[in-house]
Amino acid sequence: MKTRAAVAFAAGEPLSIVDVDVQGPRPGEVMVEVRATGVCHTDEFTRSGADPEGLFPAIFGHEGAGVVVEVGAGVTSVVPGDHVILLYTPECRACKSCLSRKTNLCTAIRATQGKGLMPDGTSRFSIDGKPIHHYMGCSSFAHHTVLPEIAVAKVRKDAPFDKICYIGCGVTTGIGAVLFTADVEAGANVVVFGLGGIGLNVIQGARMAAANMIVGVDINPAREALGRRFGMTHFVDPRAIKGDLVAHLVELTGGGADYSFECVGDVTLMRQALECCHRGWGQSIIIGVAGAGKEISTRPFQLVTGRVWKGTAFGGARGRTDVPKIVDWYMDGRIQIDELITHKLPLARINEAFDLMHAGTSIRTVIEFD
Ligand code: NAD
Ligand code: AHE
Ligand code: ZN
Repeated sequence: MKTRAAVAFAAGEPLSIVDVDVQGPRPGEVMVEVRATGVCHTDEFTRSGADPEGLFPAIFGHEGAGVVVEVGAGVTSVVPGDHVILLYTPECRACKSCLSRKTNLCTAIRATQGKGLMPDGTSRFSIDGKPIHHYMGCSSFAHHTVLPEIAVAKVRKDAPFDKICYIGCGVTTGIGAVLFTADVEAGANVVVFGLGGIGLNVIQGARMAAANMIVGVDINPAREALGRRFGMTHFVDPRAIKGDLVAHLVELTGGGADYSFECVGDVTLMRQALECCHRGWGQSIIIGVAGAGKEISTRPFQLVTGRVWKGTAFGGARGRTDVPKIVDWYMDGRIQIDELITHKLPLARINEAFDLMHAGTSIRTVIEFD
C-alpha cells in the first residue's frame, strides 16, 4: 500500500513529503497507523549528517503513537485497534540484556535496527522498488509504519496521541534518567545542562524525586520561565556569569552537585557536568548525543576523587513495562506534558519543526496526521 512520509534523501537536506510503498507486517511484526509524532533533537542530529550511524534515504521519527492496523503471523501481545507507543528501545524479555535486569538496552534487534532494517534484514519501505531505510526501528514520520511486536508498548485508549507520543522519547528519557538511571534521592542537589525537550523533563523528574536544589543551565534565557514552572529553583546562563562555570556551580550548590545531567550533546558541557559534581559521590549522567568523532575527556583525578560518569538511553526505561505506567502518570496528572508541546504542525510542514528547534522557540513540535 501507499502511505505519506517525510523522507530524508540526503544528509543536511530538508525532508521531502512523498508517497512511499509500505509492505504489510511479516511474522512477529505489526503495522501501525501513526497518529502523532514528536520531533526530537536526535532526528535533527541524524538529518544533519552528524550521526555516524546515519543512513540515507531514510524515514526518520522515533517519538510516535498510533493505532495497530494489522498484525503478522504469531503476534500475540497486540491486536488491531490497540493504541501503542513506538519503542526505539524494544523489550523482548528474553535476550541476555533483558534477562540481566541490569539494563533496558534490549539487544534482540539492535544490529538490524542500526542498519535501518527490520529483523529479517529487509525494509518494508520503498519508492519505485528502491528500498528506503527505517530509522531507530520506528520511522514515525510515515503515516503507516511497521515494527517488530517487541517494539510497541500497548497503552490505554483514552490517552491523547498528540501528547503521549512525547512519552516515546523525551518525557521518558528525562524523567527516567532521574528516577531509573540516577535514582535521585529526596533532598539532593541537581544541576541540569540544557533545558530543551529532554532537560525540562529531567527537571520535572527531579521535582518528583523531591530534590532540594534544581539548577538549570542554558544559554537561552527564554528557558528560565518554563524551567521554573517545572520545578527549577535556580537558573544559570553561562554567558551571564563572571568567571568559570564549574566553580560557579560548585559554589552555588555548596560543594558540588549530587547529580548532574547533560542534555545538550556537547562534549565540553559533558566535562563541565562531571566536574561540577560533589567530590566523593557526585554522579553525572550523559543524555545528550554527540556527533561522529567527538570524545569526552577529563582528568582521571575527577574519577579518583569519587565522581561517577554514567550514561542513559531512553532514561533506563523498559519500554513495554514502564511506558504504559508513564502514560498513567500523565493521565493521573502526576506529570506535565501539555506545556512542553509548544507547536503542532501537519506532516507537510515538518521542516518548520527543525527551524523552530534551531531558533530556540520550540520545546517540542508534534506532527499530527490527518
Ligand atoms: P533541544 O534542542 O530541545 O534542547 C537543547 C537545549 O540545550 C536548548 O535549550 C539549548 O538552548 C541548550 N543549549 C545548547 N547549547 C548549550 C550550551 N552550550 N550550554 C547550555 N545549554 C545549551 O534538544 P533535546 O530534544 O532536549 O535533546 C537534547 C539532547 O539529548 C540531544 O543531544 C539529543 O540527541 C539527546 N537525546 C538523548 C536521548 C537518550 O536516550 N540518551 C534521548 C533523547 C534525546
Ligand atoms: N547513532 C548514534 C547513537 C545515538 C544514541 O545514542 N541514541 C540513543 C537514543 S537518542 C533518542 O533521542 C540510544 O538509544 N542509544 C542506544 C543505542 O543502542 O543506540 C551514534 O552516536 O552512533
Ligand atoms: Zn529522541
